[in-house]
Amino acid sequence: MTKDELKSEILRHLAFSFGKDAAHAQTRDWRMALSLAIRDRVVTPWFESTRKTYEGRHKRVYYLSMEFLIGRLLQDAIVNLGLDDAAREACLELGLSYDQVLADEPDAALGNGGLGRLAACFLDSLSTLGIPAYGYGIRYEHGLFRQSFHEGRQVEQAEDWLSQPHPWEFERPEVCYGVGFYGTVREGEDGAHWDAGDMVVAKAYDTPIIGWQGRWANTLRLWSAQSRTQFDLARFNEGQFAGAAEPEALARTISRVLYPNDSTPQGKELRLKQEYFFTAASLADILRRYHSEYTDIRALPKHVAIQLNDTHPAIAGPELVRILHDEHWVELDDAIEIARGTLNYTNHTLLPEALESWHEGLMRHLLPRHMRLIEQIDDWHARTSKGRKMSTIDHGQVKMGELSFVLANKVNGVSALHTDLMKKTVFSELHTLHPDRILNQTNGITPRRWLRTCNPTLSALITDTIGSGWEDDLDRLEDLEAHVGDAGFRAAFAEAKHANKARLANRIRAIRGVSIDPDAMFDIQVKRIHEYKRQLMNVLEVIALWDAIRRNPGKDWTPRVKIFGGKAAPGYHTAKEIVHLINDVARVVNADEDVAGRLTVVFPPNYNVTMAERLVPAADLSQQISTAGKEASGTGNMKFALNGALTIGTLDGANVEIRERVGDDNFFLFGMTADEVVERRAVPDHAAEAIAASPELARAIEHIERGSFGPGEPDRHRHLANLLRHHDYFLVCSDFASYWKVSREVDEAYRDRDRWTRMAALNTARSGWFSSDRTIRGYAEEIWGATPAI
Ligand code: CR1
Repeated sequence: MTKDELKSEILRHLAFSFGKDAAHAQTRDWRMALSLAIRDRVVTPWFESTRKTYEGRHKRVYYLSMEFLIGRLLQDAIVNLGLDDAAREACLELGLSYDQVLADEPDAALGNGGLGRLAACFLDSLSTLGIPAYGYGIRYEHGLFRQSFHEGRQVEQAEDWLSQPHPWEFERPEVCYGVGFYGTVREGEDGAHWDAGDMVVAKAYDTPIIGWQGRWANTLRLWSAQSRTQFDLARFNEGQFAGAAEPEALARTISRVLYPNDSTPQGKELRLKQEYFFTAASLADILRRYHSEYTDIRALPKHVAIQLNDTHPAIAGPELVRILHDEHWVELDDAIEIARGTLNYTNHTLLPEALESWHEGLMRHLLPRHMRLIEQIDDWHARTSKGRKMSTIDHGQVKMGELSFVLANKVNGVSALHTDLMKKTVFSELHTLHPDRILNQTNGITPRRWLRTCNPTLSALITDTIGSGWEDDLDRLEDLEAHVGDAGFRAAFAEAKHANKARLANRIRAIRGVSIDPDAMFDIQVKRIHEYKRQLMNVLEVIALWDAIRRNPGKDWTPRVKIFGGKAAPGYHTAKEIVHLINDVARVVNADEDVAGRLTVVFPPNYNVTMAERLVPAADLSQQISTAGKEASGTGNMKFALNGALTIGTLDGANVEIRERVGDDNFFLFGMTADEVVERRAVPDHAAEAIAASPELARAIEHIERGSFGPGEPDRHRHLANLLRHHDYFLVCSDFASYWKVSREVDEAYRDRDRWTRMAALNTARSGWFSSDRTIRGYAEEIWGATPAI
C-alpha cells in the first residue's frame, strides 16, 4: 500500500465511517480514520488465516487468560504491516503530526502486570509464527486503575478506555452463550442435571492480532457480560426506573472491572464469577467450533490444546468434565482423561498468598455441579495415582493450583529457577507422583513491540549493521557481536542510546517539570510495587547516596537519575507506603542544592505499557533486585537487556538466564541466592545484624525515623522503618550491603563510557533468545503438539 492509497483511505473513512469533513476533523477523528484504514489491511490476512486453518485441519491452540495487557494497537499494526513510512508520510501530507495521532490512542490495560503482558506478547508471537490460535479473556469496561499522586500518596481513579469507540474490535452479537450460576443438581437415572439458578449472557468481541509482515492473523476474543432478561418495561411503567434497569446492571457487573490485585487474590465471589464466566463461555465456543469440524468428541486432545494462564481459568477442568460427562454421556473416568489430555497449566508465582483457593462452601453455592465433580476428580486421582489421596480439597478450601495440576497434560514454570522451585516446593508431592508433567518454558518478549517499534533508533542501527530479518529471527542479533569491537559501531550504539535518553528527558521536563541530564546514568525500576520486588531497597539506596553525597560534596560522584514507575494494589497498604516514601524522598532530594546534578529522583505516575515503551529504550541501568526465589521470571528484565541496558540484579527468575547469556562480566550481580535466603531467614535478628554491619543502611533508616522525609510529621514513614528492623521478611537489610557495594561498582563502570557501551551492546547482541517466538515454539513443540500453518 502506497502513501497515496493510505491517504485516500484515511479520507474515505473520515468522511464515510465518521461523517467528518477534513476541515473540521480533530486528532481523535484522524486517529480513528487511520485505525480503520489500517484495520482494513488486517481483515484479508485474518480471513485467509481462518480459511487455511479449516482447510489444513490444523490443531488449534486456545490461550485462556483473565488478563491481556495489550497497550496501544495502532502503531503495532502499522509496523507489523510494514506501513510505518507510508503512515508517517500520509499524516505529514494531511498536515498531521504522526506522533500526536499515535499518542491519542488510549492504552488498553486489561491486565495488572507481567502475567497479562506475557499473554499479549504470546498473541503477537502466535500470529508471527502462524500457529492457529485464539486468545480468550474478558472485555473489562474498566481496565487497571489510573494512578495519580496527591501529596505523594497514590490515588486511584477508574480507567475508561471504552469511553470512546474502540476501532480494533468487531462486536459479535450472534456469538453469545448463556453462563449459569447457583441452583441445584438433580441426580437422576440418566445422570446429573444442573439447574442453574441464575444465568448471564456472554457476548463476544473480536480483535484481530496481526503477525509480523501480515503473514497471519489470529483472534483475541473477549467476553462481555449481559443480562438474559429483557429490559423490564412493566416495572418501568410502574415508576420503578432503577429497578427496571437492575437485572442488566447486575449482569454487567461481571465484566465491569479488572481485579486490581497483583499476586494477592482475595476470596471474593465476584472474582470467582468472573473466572467461571469467561472460562465457560470460552469452552462453549471452543466446543462449538470443534463440533463444526469433527464428530468424535474423544479426539478432542488431538485437535485442541488449551493453555490455562495461571489458575484463574482453572475451573475449565471441572467444566470440561461436566460438558463431556453430563452433556455428551462420556464415562466419568474417560471424560477426565479427555479433559486432562486437552488442558495445560502455567504457574506464574510461588507466593503463597497468590495461590488461589476458594471456600468449598462458596464453590458449592455458586457452582454446585462443579463442586461435586471436583470431589470426584479428587477420588479419581487418588485411585489412579498410586492410591494416594491428593489435597485438591484441603481444610474446606478448593486449591486451584492442585486442581489445575491434576487435570493438566503439562504444567510449566516460567523460568528455569522458578520451575525448579515449583518441583521442590508447591508441587513437590504432585511432582513425585507425576515426574514427567512439569517442564520449563522461560518467558519471552515480542521483539516487534519491544525493540522494533519502541526503539526505532537502535533498530535502524541494527538493520544497518546486520541487515533486516532479525525482527522474526532474533537470534540473528548474535551477528552484532562481531561489530562490538568496532569503535565506529560503539559510537553509533552510544549515540542511539543518548538520543533516546534526550527524548525521554524532554518528555519528563514537559510533563513533570523536572530537568534531567541525558549524560547522567538513567537508572530505572519499573514494575508493580511489591515488597518482594524491593523498591524499598532501591529507595534506601537513594537515601544512602543522598546522605553520602552531602557528607562528601567534593567527591566526583557519577551523576544518576533514579526513575521509578509502578502501581500498588489499592488494598496493599505497605506497597502504598513505599510509593509515598519514594515521592517524599524525591521531593527532598530534588530540592537539595548540594546534590543537584548528581542525584535526581523521578516517579512519573500511571506507569503502563505506553510508558514502558518510552522508558525501556532510554535506560542505562535496569533494576531487577527481587529477593531470590520470589520473582517467577520477570519480563521487564528482558526488555531492558535487549535495548542495551545493563542489569543490576539478584539470582532470581529469568535474571539467572539473562546473566548466563549476556555473560557475568556484563551483568552486575549482588545478593543472596534462593537457598541462602531460606537460611538467612532462620537467623534470629538478621535485620539488626545487617544494619549494624552497614553504616550506609543504618544512616538511611535513621533518616526515615528522624522524619527527614516527612516535613512536620516525623513519624510519617516510621512503619516502614519498623518493618525493616523487625519484620524484614524480604531481607532488604541483609542484601543491602552487597547491593550498595555493587552499585558503587556500577558508578565506576559508567565512568568508562566506552567500556560501558561495549557491555551494553553485548547485552543487545546476546538477548535474542528472550524473544517470545522462542518461548512459543517451546510451548508448541513440548506442550501443545501444534505446528505452524504457514
Ligand atoms: C510473575 O510475578 C512473571 C509473570 C509472567 C508474574 C512474574 O515474575 O514474569 O508472572 N506472576 O510469567 C503473576 O502475576 C499472579 O502471578
